[in-house]
Amino acid sequence: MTLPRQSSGSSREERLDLLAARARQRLADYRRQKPPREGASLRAELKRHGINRRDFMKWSLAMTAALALPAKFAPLTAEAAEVLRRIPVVWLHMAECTGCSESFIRTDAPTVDTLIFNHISLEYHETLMAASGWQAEENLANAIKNHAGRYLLIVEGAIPTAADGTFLTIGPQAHTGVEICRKAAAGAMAVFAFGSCSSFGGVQAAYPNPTNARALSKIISKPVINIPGCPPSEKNMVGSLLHFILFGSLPALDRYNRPRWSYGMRVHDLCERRGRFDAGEFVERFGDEGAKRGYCLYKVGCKGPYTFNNCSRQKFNQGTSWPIQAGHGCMGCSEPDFWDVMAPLMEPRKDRLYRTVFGGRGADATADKIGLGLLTAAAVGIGAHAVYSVIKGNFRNPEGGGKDRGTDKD
Ligand code: FSX
Ligand code: SF4
Ligand code: F3S
Repeated sequence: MTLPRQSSGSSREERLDLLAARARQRLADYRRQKPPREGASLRAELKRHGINRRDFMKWSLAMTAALALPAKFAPLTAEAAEVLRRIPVVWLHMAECTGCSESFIRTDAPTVDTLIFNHISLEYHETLMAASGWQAEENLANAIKNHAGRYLLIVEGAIPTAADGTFLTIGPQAHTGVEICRKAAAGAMAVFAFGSCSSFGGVQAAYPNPTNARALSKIISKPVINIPGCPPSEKNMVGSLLHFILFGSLPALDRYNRPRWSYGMRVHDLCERRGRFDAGEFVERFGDEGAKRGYCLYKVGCKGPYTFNNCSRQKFNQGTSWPIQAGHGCMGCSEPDFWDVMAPLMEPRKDRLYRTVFGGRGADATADKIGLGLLTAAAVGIGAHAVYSVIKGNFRNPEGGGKDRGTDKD
């Protein structure tokens, strides 16, 4: 979070106070707005699911800390969650598996984050709404017209662009995904790409990408906040929405437009098996003794050293687990082009070169040298390149065609 400059002599504390005052003003403005739909308050909804005020305040403290804000912002975070339903949301589905929505819809014991999602004023969401056909199309057109300039746009899925976008048509008038995204983005207050497909193209854009599927940011001109992951964590989405409500600005982003608060560290740096890596204790084959003991999964393909995400903190399935806890290496699902650049998924990278968010310095944190120092390149089957030579833009698809690079800005 960039703190506002009051005057050259103002202290950090004063600037934080100014920031809080601005957030309070924004929240007061939102409170005066009528929600697009009538309904119970978030507090009532939480209570109905057995989540009391204390649990909610604990949640807001944790979310405030995750957003890298001081604890005194926690009441404001809680209030931002409460006013969220006053802001209309248009949620589009492009070419994807819908796993991004499903990952938080399919829950038998909803968390505060999933309940916030239930509670937002979804003006349009193909998976959740009852309407279909002409009715659905009309709902979308009405939402875009009636809430022009005031709605949040969330997009899941990549957008096929080959053959004038006709690989993806939606609704009775067969509008292309490109047309729908552009129209919806034009009147949006802020635009979020939810999932690796809309952030970077995802599996649809993997080589040879016959539909020339592209990231949302490649087909619209507005800034897009990317919340990648296949699927992403709902907490990363909720936090990004709350940040926007509180401050009306984009959070600090990395070079792939991912919020730094959630994608600022590598999976490797936050991994519970990191001590095993540093000690040179590796799973050699799935199911071996090392696997039973929870050793590091690097040799069976873990891409945690190259991947920026907070999965070990946020977890999935109601916060119960995440891939490495479940015994499988990270596939790098929140990185651009991961289906291509992280493959083969069950093997280490060996000497294949790679680019990351640090533009060549992604996997060479000092602690890595400890782990690598204990390995011989031959024993592990990797060269120093695997970890140190992280060179941007070096991936080439075998035939050089049909490849889109998502938000790669090189
Ligand atoms: Fe992609 Fe999401 Fe992976 Fe699936 O909507 S990020 S394929 S979990 O569904 O877009
Ligand atoms: Fe964890 Fe993978 Fe890093 Fe091993 S290589 S410490 S399993 S992130
Ligand atoms: Fe994806 Fe790796 Fe997390 S595969 S879910 S970024 S552990």
